Amino acid sequence: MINKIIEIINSCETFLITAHVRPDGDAVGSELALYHVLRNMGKQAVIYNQDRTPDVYTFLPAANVITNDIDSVEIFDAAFVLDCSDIERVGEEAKRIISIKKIVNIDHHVANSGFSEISLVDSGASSAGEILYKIIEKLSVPITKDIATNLYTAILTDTGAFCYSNTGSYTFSVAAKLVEAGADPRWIAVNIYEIKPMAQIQLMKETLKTLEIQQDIQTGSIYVSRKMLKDAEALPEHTEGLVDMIRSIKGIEVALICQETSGDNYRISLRSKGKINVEKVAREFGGGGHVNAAACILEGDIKSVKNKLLNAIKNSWV
Ligand SMILES: [Mn+2]
Repeated sequence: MINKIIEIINSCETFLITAHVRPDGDAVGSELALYHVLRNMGKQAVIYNQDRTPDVYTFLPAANVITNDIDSVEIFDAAFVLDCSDIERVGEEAKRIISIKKIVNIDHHVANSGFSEISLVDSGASSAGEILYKIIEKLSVPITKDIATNLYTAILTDTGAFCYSNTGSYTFSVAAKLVEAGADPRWIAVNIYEIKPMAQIQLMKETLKTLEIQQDIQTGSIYVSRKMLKDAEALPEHTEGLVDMIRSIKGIEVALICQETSGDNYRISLRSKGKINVEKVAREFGGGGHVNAAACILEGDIKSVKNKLLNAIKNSWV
């Protein structure tokens, strides 16, 4: 399949690059790395995401080229859909994007739907960026500092800074090659982990007050309302990392955050230390992700939403 994808890269001229809604470091880093590769090969490329790039990733080389609108999809010879288990994950433009002649899917989610014939899916890979590296190293273009910085960021963020169980020796070998190619681990880490706006810390203070621990199922949960976001002058993206903090508590196996989005809608992020498969829990509610990190959307008042989740987690223990 790698050869088929390389043939598409070599033979096509105009590319659409896209990834999932609420883009994360893997989505943005992989998109930008591929963008630099294609441009360095003299090709045309457009990166489209439904949602804006979180501020934390705007330091990435060429992050400013990412657009949140597409006019016509007819101009594209091929589309790369990155870090998506299903075409619907790209958002409202899914129908138009899927009409592009050649669709290449590069992904590492457990429950990939196989929506594209041309796909490189490896649920054992740390990140879409790690899979993309395998393709890029076979192309006849050098891995520049800009490409390396973007791919390193994709891998760093999706492995929780090389802490998650998706981190293997291959992940480190790719990271090492990216550092050799110019990625600066300290500079990238500072840009990602050490530039939190004060609003994010304010929000953390408020949400930690909502922490509840269910000892019997070793689960910790927190809740973020729209009012909390507003009062802290924080953005929805500033809840990033909160759920990981809850997972880090001694004796906690599962962490969840319920984030109010609109009306009675909650976006749920789930984390596990490894004993519970939270991907299965999320899938029960129409979501998905990875064994130790998953997400879903639930409707209802906060009490019933939490109860449904805690019940599902309880059932996963037996
Ligand atoms: Mn990913």
